[in-house]
Amino acid sequence: MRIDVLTLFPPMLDGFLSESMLGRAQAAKLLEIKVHNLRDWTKDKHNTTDDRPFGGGAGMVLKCEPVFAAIEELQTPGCRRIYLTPDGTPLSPALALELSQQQHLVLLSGHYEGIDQRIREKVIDQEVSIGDYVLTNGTLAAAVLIDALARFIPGVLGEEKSLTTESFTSKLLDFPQYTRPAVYRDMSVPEVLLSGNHGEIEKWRHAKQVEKTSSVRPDLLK
Ligand code: 6GU
Repeated sequence: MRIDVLTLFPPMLDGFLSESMLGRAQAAKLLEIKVHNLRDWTKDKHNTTDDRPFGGGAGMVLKCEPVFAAIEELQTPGCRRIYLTPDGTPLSPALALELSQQQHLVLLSGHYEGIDQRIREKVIDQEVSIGDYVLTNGTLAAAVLIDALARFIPGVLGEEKSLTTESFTSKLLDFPQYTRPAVYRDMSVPEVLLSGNHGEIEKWRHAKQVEKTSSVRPDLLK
């Protein structure tokens, strides 16, 4: 899978993409991610990427010219061109899974105030939001989207099994985990986990999942 990210702030992604699971996934050629500076597609001497909105109002609007030029250069037949914006479709596990099965994504990171509507209509296939809050720009949102979908690419997570038993794929939040020592500062690990009785452990874990979900996310139980 290949992902091209278009942003005004490439350094925001550098450390993020080279660390941990995503760094390893790229080293293992499971995933190829290229980050591009939108400014590289400007033609004027001030490298202008935005301008004042027609009709007035506060803030600046991302211009058509550099975005059309960038996307037309990066796109491939059948690729999915996604604009990250708070007014897009909410990111869900189902959407992350679907996007993980694409060959090629082009991600356009949003701008503070907005982008020219003609970009959305002509060179964007899908608009995605990562939640009901507003970020100063879409670059972090692009990072979140990449991380969420990378987990679904076979081989990216160490153990395939961890995918299916984790939060949200099962619609239940996770059970509590413990590791050694069995007693730390007078706090003991629940007895059942030390019992070696796998049936009882499964039952306990499921009960804890239901308990946690009903207290934190009752909406998931409906
Ligand atoms: Cl995709 N972009 C921005 N700027 N803010 C957001 C978002 C995206 N998703 C939630 N908030």
